[in-house]
Formats: sequence, structure tokens, C-alpha cells
Amino acid sequence: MDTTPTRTPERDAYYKKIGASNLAPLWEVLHGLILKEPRSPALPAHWRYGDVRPYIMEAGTLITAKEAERRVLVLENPGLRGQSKITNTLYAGLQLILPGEVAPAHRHSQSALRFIVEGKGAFTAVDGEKSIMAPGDFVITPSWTWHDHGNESREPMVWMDGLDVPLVGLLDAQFAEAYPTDSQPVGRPSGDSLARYGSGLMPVGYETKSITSPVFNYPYTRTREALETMRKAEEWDTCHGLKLRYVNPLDGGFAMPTIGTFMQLLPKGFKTIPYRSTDGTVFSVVEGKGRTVVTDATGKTHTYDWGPRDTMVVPSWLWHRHEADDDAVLFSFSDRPVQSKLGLWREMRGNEQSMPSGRA
Ligand code: GTQ
Repeated sequence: MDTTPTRTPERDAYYKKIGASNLAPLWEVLHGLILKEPRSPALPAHWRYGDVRPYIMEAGTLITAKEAERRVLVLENPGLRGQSKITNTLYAGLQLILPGEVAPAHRHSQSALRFIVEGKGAFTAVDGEKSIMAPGDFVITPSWTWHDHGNESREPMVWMDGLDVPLVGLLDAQFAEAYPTDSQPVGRPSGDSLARYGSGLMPVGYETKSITSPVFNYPYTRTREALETMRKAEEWDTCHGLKLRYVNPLDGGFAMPTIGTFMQLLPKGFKTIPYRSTDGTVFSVVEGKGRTVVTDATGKTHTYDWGPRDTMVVPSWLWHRHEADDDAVLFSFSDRPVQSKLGLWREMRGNEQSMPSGRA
């Protein structure tokens, strides 16, 4: 069943003939089209913040946020160079805003998340509300909402952008436009959406057509407190430690329709057992040191020793496991909501003894 039929002069002549009519024989390509299991062109990768930060700061001397529109270093998957992708479906980058700068307002059909890496006090304005950001905060820019970023603090601010650009591009469903002015008018106080929708309460009669969470900023202080309180129950998942999913309080679904977001705690000394899933996943380290071991498609093992602010990507269906040297907190995101809705998402848990190798 795995072999492609042999080529013969007659067959080749026939392929050439039908090729002129934009036709091609399926049997020549079938085994590359219908795979037994995922074979992502993406590779596992690790960006140490200490290596990347000098380049980010250097970008700040070369171009302003306004001229760049978004001054971002794209985290390019080494297996997908030149495509502005960190996985096959997702984009990620590190964005720098210096004190006093503004990244002008625009909107697009791609959904975006910001995960704050360094600095404190800059804002993202979404739909008339300024969200002041601090490290570890998860901030959402829903599809087609006006957004601009600014830094009224005295320090540089760096955050990771995660967008569904490749996915929306695959669907040829993208639109974008610029706002007439750099900044949008602010009509609601900071923290309004969190107070309204993120406190286990909801304004009576509230209705929305949006499929994105109405909470724009999930502050790290609350997330960390939840993890810290929950750890006392000592209910550790062997593959994930203690892993929480960000939710839309309206329906308990993912906070964003196309991107799933998670925060997990691995207590000091914890070693997970191997795990893999079909959603290629981007990790950003918030706290602690440790390592992640990933087995790539060729069976080769990659060990990433990580620390705070590092980024990693584990592509679809590759076995990986984590070890924490300190209490470690990892943020992650993937296209899981899309795969789940389409009935495609799968996961597999390894065993205690060993890292399953290759693609058994
Ligand atoms: O902040 O709106 O990294 O539109 C890439 C595209 C950030 C943004 C990116 C964008 C943005």
C-alpha cells in the first residue's frame, strides 16, 4: 500500500499529455497527500531571551515603532524560513515599544494575542479600552477590532505576539485597514472588561455576537494566584504538572476562536512523562529554569535548557517532556480550538520509563 507505482515511458507520456489540461494522476502523489500520521515541515526550536534581546534592542535604534508600524522580530521556524510562521498555522514575534512610542491603530481579520515578556506599564488599546500590561499578562486583540499600542512608561516593553496569520491566509479570508489616526479614542476605563466579564459576574442582559472572550487582559497576578492555590491539592498530571486553560467566561470555551492558550506550573524537581498532540505548540517561559526534551521526526533528540522569557516551539505530533529545576511556569498557545472544533485534535501520552523515539 505504501509504494508509488513505477513510471514507464507510456505513463510519463500520458502524464505530460493530461498535464496540458491541468490534470494530474493521483496515484503518483497519493502517499505524500494522505499520511499515516502528521509529518510537519516545522522543526522544534528554542530562542533564548538572552540571545534575542540585544537584537530586539538594536531594532529600537534602527527604526521607530511608528515607521515600522509594528516593530517586531518574527520568530521564524527553522523548517519554515521566509514564511513568517512558527508553526504551520501560527505566527509569533517579539514586539518592542520604547517609552513615548506609539504603534499606530489598525485592524485585521487575524486574531492576535500578546504575552508580556519584559517591561511594565505600556498599553494595548482594544475597542476603546486601554489595557495596561505587566509581565505574564495574556492580552487579546479579537479579529477585526481596532488596536494600537503605546508606551507611557519609562522602560522598554517587549511582548510576544501570537497571531493566526498563516491559518487565515490558507483560507484566503484576510482583510486589514488602517485607522485614520495613530491612536483610537479611549471610551472606557482601564480594567473595565476584566471587571465586567472576568470576575465570575456578568452585567445583566449582556449579549454579544463575538466569539472571542470579552475579557481582553487576563492578568498574571490572578493566573499565578490560581496556580499557587491549586497546587496545594497536589493533583499533578503526569504529562503537564498543573495546567490551566484560558477560557471565555461566556461559554467556557477557549478565550480565542482560533488560538488556544494555557498556563502551567511544574513544581521544583517535577519531571513529566512524554506527551504529544496534533497541535504544534509555542511555549513562553514565565518563571523558573528547566529543560524540555523533544524528539524530532528523524528520531533525534533536542534538549532545550530554558529560563525566564525564553520561547520554544514543539511542532505537531513530536514527543516531548519537561523537567523543572525550580518552580516553573510556562505559558503556551496552539491552534487547538480549530482542531477540536473540526474533530481533528488528537493527543498521546507516553509511559514512565522512556521517551518513545521517532514516530513509532
Ligand atoms: O500588533 O497588530 O507581530 O498586526 C504582526 C502583525 C503584530 C499587531 C504582529 C500585527 C501585529
